[in-house]
Formats: sequence, C-alpha cells, structure tokens
Amino acid sequence: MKTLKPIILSLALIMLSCGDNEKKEQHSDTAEIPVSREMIAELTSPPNVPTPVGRRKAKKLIVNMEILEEEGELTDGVKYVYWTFGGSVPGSFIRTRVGDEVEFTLSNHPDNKLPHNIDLHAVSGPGGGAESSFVAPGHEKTFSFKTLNPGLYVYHCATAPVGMHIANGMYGLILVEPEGGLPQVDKEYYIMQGDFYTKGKNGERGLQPFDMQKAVDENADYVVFNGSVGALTGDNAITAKVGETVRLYVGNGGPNLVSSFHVIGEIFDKVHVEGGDLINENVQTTLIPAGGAAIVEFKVDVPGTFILVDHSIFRAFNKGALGMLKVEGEEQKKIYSGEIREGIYLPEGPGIQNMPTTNEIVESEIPAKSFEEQMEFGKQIYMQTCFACHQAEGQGIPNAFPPLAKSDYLNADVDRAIGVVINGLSGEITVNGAKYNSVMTKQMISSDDVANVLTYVYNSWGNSKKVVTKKMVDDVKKK
Ligand code: HEC
Ligand SMILES: [Cu+2]
Repeated sequence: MKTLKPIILSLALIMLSCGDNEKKEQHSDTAEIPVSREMIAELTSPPNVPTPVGRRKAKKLIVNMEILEEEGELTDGVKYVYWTFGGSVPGSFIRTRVGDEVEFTLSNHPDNKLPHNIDLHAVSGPGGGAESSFVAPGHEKTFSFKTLNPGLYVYHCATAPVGMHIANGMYGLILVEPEGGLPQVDKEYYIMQGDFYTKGKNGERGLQPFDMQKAVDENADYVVFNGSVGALTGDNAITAKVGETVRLYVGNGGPNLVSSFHVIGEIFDKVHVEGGDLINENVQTTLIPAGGAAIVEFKVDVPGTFILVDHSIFRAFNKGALGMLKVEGEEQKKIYSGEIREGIYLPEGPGIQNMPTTNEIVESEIPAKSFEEQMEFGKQIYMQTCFACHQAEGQGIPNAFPPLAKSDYLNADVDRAIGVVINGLSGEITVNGAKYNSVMTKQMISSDDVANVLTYVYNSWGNSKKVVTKKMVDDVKKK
C-alpha cells in the first residue's frame, strides 16, 4: 500500500492537471464570444420554460429577479411560508446561451423579513454570485457574469442557514444553451424536486413552520415536484400528443434528497446526464443529485397518463413526489395493446381458464350475528381489501385515494357508498372539498362482506355510525 500511494497520487495529479487544461481551453474560447446588443430575459414560472435561444447571437442579457416570501399550500389544508425567486417554487426559469453576458439584478421585496442572495451554478466566480448579490429587504443588487459552459444548472439562495433557505423553496434552474441552440422538440417543461420539513407530520393541517431538526436528520415530511403536492397532477398535469417529442428540464433543489427520476411507462430516449454534455440513451431512471439537474428527452408513442415519480417510491406515493404527463391521441396497438385477456391462474390446476363472465362471488361462510361480529369481520375485509388504497385509518392519500375517515361523500349517501364498493367508481368526485379523478375497481366480495366492511367504515374514524345490512346491499344490487 505504502509504495502504491505516491504513484496513485501523482497519477491523480496528472489527471487533474490535464482536466484543468482542457477546461481552461474551453473557458478561453467561450470567454471570447463577443456580445451584441442588450436583451431582457424572458423568465417563466414552472412548468413553463422561455422560448428557445435558437440561432441568436450572444447578448447582454438583463435578468431581473424578485425575491418574495409568501404563504402557499404544500398540500390540501397545509399552509407553508415559501421563500421564492420570482414568486414560484422552483424559481423562475432563466434561459441563456453560451457566451451571453448576464446582468443579474436581484431585488428583495420590502415586505420580506430576511436578507437573501443567489448562487448560480452556471457562474464561474466566488460563491456563484452569492457574495455580490447578498441583499437586504427593500434593496437590490446587480452583478454580471459570462456564461462559459453550456448545460442545465441549479441556482439557489446561499444565505445562512443555507439549508433552511433552500428548504423553504429558494432554488431554480438556469439553462445555458450551446451555440446554435438545443435541437428542436415539440414540448418542453420545467420540473424540480424538493424536500420539505414541517413541524407537524405529513398531512397535518394548518400553517406549518419549518422544522430544523427534521431537516438536519434528513427526515422529509414531503418530497414534491414544483413546490407542492399535486403541482403536476390532475388539471396541472403537463401534456403532449402522440408522436410528439418531449424535453424535460429536471432539477433537484434538495436540500437533502437525491432523486431517482422516472416516468412510469416511458423510456428516456436521451438523458443529458447531470445536465452536462454527456448523453446517455435508453434510460429508465436517472439519478439527479441534490443541487444538480438532468435534461431528459423522449417521444411519446401511445396515449395515456404517464406518472412522473422519484422511484424511491414511498416518496412518490406517500410524500408527494408524483406528477402526470397526459398524452392524447390515437391508440397505437402495435406498440401497446392494452389488456388483451384476463385469465385465472391456478398453479396446480389445469392452466389458464377464462374469467367467468358472471363474476361469481363466494358467499361468506358464516354471516355475522351481531354488530360486534360485523365490526370484526368488516375490519378483516378492510385490512385485506380496502386498506392498500384508503390507508389504515381511512385517511386516504392526497390526490390519489380519497379518505373514508370523516368523508362527506361517504356519509351523505349509504346506497351510493354500497354502489361504489359493488360497482366500482371512476370520474371526478369531490371528497371533503378535494377533487379526485381516479378509478376504484369493483370489489369482488359477497353481499355480507360489503355490509360488514361498510358497517366497519361507517363506525370508525368519526363517520356517521350507520349499520349496513346484507339486505341493503342486495337491494342496491337489484337496482
Ligand atoms: C385499488 C385502490 C382501491 C381499493 C382497493 C379500494 N378503493 Fe375505494 N376508492 C378508490 C379510488 C381511487 C376512489 C375514487 C374514485 C374516483 O375518483 O372516482 C375510491 C372511492 C371510494 C369511495 C367514495 C369516496 C369516499 O372517499 O367516500 C368509497 C366509499 C370507497 N372508495 C370505499 C372503499 C371500500 C369500502 C373499499 C374496500 C372494500 C375500497 N374502497 C377499496 C380506490 C380504492
Ligand atoms: Cu434566501
């Protein structure tokens, strides 16, 4: 070991110095790009991006960014005071080309409570601009930098406590396009992941202050795209048409967590790894470091809803890191058939049988004899069947599965609730003021079991204490 060390060290030094030279060369090239005229930068809030630079010449690009501290909603009923660049989380998207001379003015709104600054990873200079941009409420600071390296870069506030400023939403992306611009695509979107730490646990209502200890422990209550749960779902989904090419500028503000970015049902044709020049092809999931970015590109081949997730999957389904890309257009059966047939699989039986069209349901062996038994049997069914979606305490999952606990929808109409369980439900419904637009498949359980499980649900978690009988279920079935 001892003899090897100096060799490894000198090798590393040689490699380092080589890298340095190459980098310097590139710098001196792009540093010499002349700028002609001035131009005010178009800034956009997520998920939108400004118009591509195309073939335009390098310019003096004026960026005016305003810092706003304002209350917003992290998820239904959960308020949070965000600190923002430009009024959104992530902050305004800045689009430049290599060789631009960016004149950056950072203004701190007089109503704000704290000083802030900005560190742009696209800047070659001390603190990425942080030292020159430190600005108190009611003031503004201007500094200027030349974009030397093309790529997709994160910017963030770097005022102490840095982690807290980032955790409150102070991050965004700046794109430096190469000479001649990036290749044209049909749709471009801006998505950035961030982790949030609140005093109350996930879903606890009211105004939630930032929790420093949880942040230090990296114990996030929310992991979200574009600043809040649902910022990219339902009506907020991003869209495309079959056959279009889509480019996503994906950043990760952190402050702590690394993202395993994945789009369910899509393969990235190209990934600009870490937002740089390296292009990887045919990628399923790409890693986006905290304080890093990636450009992902793919063609949408078939219609449907494609779910964007952090594939550290509890973050997606339990903490909010879930978005949607809705693709419209003609079915492409050659590429994706949809379900062709459903069979019953019996490992030790005669092989595949056809699904009985009558949907035979096995009757419970022993009907419940008392309310207590109904509750007991009902709970069993609940924990076997409903629990996976509606959760152990009936609390549901925001934007995905409606709550059964204190559900106004449930409590308003017993026959309707019976109908939901035996026939399934799809389309938009509103439960306790929140909209859901999803699908619950019909539950293949006997009338007794429907009666028991609904009795259990109605007599739990603050619901209206109705008792549902087998006869009530059968009456709904007859209708
Ligand atoms: C695979 C997930 C899933 C399972 C399992 C499931 N549900 Fe649902 N449930 C949903 C979804 C999704 C909706 C909302 C459908 C929509 O948006 O139209 C829903 C809606 C409901 C509603 C009406 C809305 C409300 O919150 O009051 C009731 C009642 C309900 N489910 C009861 C049950 C019961 C009882 C069971 C078990 C027997 C069950 N569900 C099993 C996903 C599921
Ligand atoms: Cu700040």
